[in-house]
Amino acid sequence: MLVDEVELRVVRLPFRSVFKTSFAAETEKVAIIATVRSDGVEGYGESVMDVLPSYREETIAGALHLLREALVPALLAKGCGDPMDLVDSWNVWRGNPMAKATLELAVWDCHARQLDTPLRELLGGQRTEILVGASLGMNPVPDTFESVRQHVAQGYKRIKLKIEPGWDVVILDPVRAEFPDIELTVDANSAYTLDDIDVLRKIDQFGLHYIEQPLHWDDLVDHAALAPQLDTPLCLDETLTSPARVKAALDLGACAVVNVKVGRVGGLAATKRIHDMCVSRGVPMWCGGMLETGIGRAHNIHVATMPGFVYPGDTASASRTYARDITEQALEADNGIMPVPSGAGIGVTLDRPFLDTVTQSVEVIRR
Ligand code: OSB
Ligand code: MG
Repeated sequence: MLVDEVELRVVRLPFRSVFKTSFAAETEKVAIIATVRSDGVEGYGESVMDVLPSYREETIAGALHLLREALVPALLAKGCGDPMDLVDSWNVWRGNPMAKATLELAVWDCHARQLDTPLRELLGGQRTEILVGASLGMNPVPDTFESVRQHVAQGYKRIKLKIEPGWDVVILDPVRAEFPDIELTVDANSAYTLDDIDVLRKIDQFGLHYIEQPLHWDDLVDHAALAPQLDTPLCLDETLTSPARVKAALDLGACAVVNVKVGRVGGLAATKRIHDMCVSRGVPMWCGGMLETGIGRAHNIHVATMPGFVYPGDTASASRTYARDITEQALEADNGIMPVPSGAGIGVTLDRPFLDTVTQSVEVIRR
C-alpha cells in the first residue's frame, strides 16, 4: 500500500477509578492514536507507553519524536508491501518497540480493512471469542476482597492481584481462603529482589497459576536463578521486549509462561514470531493489557484469537476502566468471554465527537 497521510493524535481519557500498582497510581490514560490513511481507507493503532517512563523506558514524547522524525517519513516514502516486514525495515532505529508498534498496528488495521478481512484472519486466529481474566489494582483488603467476589460472580476466568512487599500474603491469605479453586495469579511489576526469597517462598504456597514479573523490569538472570527455587511457574511481562528476548528468557529458564503485550514486543509481526516460537516450544502464552482504549483493546482481542494464547488474557470489559470509550462499539465480556469484533480490520470505529473532547493534540503528516 501507498500511505497518503498519518495522523498522530494524543488523547487523555480518565479512568473510572485509580489503578494502583507497585510502580504507579494511575488516574488516566494518555495515548497516541495513530491513523494511517491509504486510498480512502483508514487504520488505527494505539500506543502503550506512559507520559513518564514508569513501566518501561519509552515515553509518549520520545515516541512522538521517533514517529515524526523517522518512522512516519519512512512509511510515507516507501509505503508498505507486506506488514509482516514493516518492523524489520525500521531496524536501523534501535529499540523503541512501543513507538514502532503504534504505527505498525495502524498499518495492519488499514491493510486488513483494504482486504475486507478481520485482522485475526491475517494472524491465523480462528476463535470468534476469547477467554478473559481481570487484573485488580492494589486497594485496602475489604475493597479488594469485594472486587474479587464481584469479578468471580461476573464469570471472569482468572483473577490477578497486584502485589508488592508488604502487600502480598496479607491479601492472598483471605482471598485464597474464600476462593480455594479460582485461577489466581499475582503481578509484582518488578517490586521484589532475590533478597526477598523468604516472602517469595510464602507466595509460592498459594497454588497460584503463575507469578508475574517479580524481579527487575529488565532482568533475565535473576529470574532464571529464582525459577528453580519456587514451585509456581514464573511469567515475564516487562522484560519481554522482542522475539529475541523471549527466546533468551526461555533458553535461560527465566520464565515458563509468556505474557505478550503487542506494544511492548514491537507490534504484530513480533507477536506472530513470539507466538510461533512459544507454540513450537510448548510454552503457554496469554495476552496482556495496558488499560487500552477501544483501539488498543480491539487489537489485543484479535491477537488473543491465535491458537497459542491458551491462558485467559487481561483484555477485560472496557467499562471496568472507562465510563465512556473512544470507540463506537462497546468491548464487553459476558461470563468472562469477550466476543471478537466482527467486520474488517480490528472491527471498531471511532466515536469522533467524543474523541475530539478528549484530544490533547493532533498533527497530520502528508506524503
Ligand atoms: O503489568 O500487566 C501489567 C496495566 C498497566 C500497566 C501494566 C499492567 C497493567 C495491568 C492491567 O495489569 C491490565 C489491563 O486490564 O489492561
Ligand atoms: Mg504485568
